[in-house]
Order: sequence, then C-alpha cells, then structure tokens
Amino acid sequence: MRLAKKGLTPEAFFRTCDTAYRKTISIDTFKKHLNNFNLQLSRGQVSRLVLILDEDMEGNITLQEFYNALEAYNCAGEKHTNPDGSDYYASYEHRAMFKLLKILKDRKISYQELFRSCDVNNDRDVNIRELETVLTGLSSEFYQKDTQAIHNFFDVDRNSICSESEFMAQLAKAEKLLAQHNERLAGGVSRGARGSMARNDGLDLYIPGFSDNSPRS
Ligand SMILES: [Ca+2]
Ligand SMILES: [Ca+2]
Ligand SMILES: [Ca+2]
Repeated sequence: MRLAKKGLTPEAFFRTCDTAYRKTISIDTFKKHLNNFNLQLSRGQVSRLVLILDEDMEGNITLQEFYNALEAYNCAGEKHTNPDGSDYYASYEHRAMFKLLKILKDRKISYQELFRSCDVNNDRDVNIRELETVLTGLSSEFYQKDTQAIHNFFDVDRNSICSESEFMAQLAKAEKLLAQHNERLAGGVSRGARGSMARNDGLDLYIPGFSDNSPRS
C-alpha cells in the first residue's frame, strides 16, 4: 500500500480513522481519511477497496474486517491480535481453511474430488481462477478474500499455482491445525498462555521456513 511511503502501517491508518476507539469506522470516514492522506487513488480503486473491506456491506469497516483483508492480501504491517482482547488469534488464512474443511465434511466431498472439480483444464494444477469458481459455487460464505487466503495457504512454494501435492498436503495440514484450534478454544486461556506455540500457531512444525515468509513475524 502507498501508506508505507507515508511511514504509516495500514493498521495505524485504521487507528487514525477510528478516533473514538470503537473498532469500527464508517465508509464515509474511511474515504475522508484516504482523501486527507492524498494517496492518489482513483474513485474506482477506492470503491474496489471498500468492496473488499466491508465484507457484510453494512456501510462500515470493522477492525476484524480490516485485519481479514490485510491478511488475505499479505499486507499486514503489524502483528494482529484478537479485537476482543482474548489471547489466541487464528489467522484469516487458517479461518478460511477451517471454513473450507467444514463445508467439505458437511457435503462429504473428498480432497480428491475437490481437486478434480477445481482443475477444469486438467493440467494437474489449480490456479486462483479455477479455485475461485469452485469455492464460490460451494458456498456464498466464500468471499474473494477467502479464495485469496486459501490459495496462499495451498501455494507453499509461492509460484502462484497449487500443485496436486501441495493441495493434498496442505489440506492434511489444515486438518491438524483445525484440531489444534478446537483444542485451544476448548482449553481457553490456560492453553493460550503456553507461549511460543500459540504465537505462531505451530506452523513452523508443518511448513519449514514459514516464519521467513510470514508477514506476521
Ligand atoms: Ca462491515
Ligand atoms: Ca488446472
Ligand atoms: Ca505452488
């Protein structure tokens, strides 16, 4: 984002908009501040930004919506914590994967079936367009942001394509993460207080070098 040039993280930008510390800002306030910062965004760019940020289209941007978008598009400038102040924060990427796992389970769709329905052109790779078509077909709960986040999670080697092996391995990893996630939620604060494990969601165990790629570290 162009905010970086102004020496401001996107999160700090949100705080300058949220003068009353309500953890939510109206679209008008958001636009007004964008204007003040003179970021030279076109009207179309601003509308697109608002569309991405205001998930539920209620005319305001909550702090959680704002975080979700930053995480989905890998432009978080600060480490995110739970807006409700609780100890454990599941990243947007993980939450998007958990949503996918739940839908697959509910509909009894196997990972193989999912991969095959995504890979329309049958080249044994899934690109983001293929993924988007299937996800939005599966559920109206999948926003553009979710597709982006799920694609990021699959694409371990960051070549903008999900190979079949990445796809299968990452779904298996997501399952383990979901089990940990549920355990943590069940265990509440005491487990969260265990420290470093909770901090990076244990991802280093599963993805070598994850911290190097992570905007959160
Ligand atoms: Ca909203
Ligand atoms: Ca394909
Ligand atoms: Ca890849």
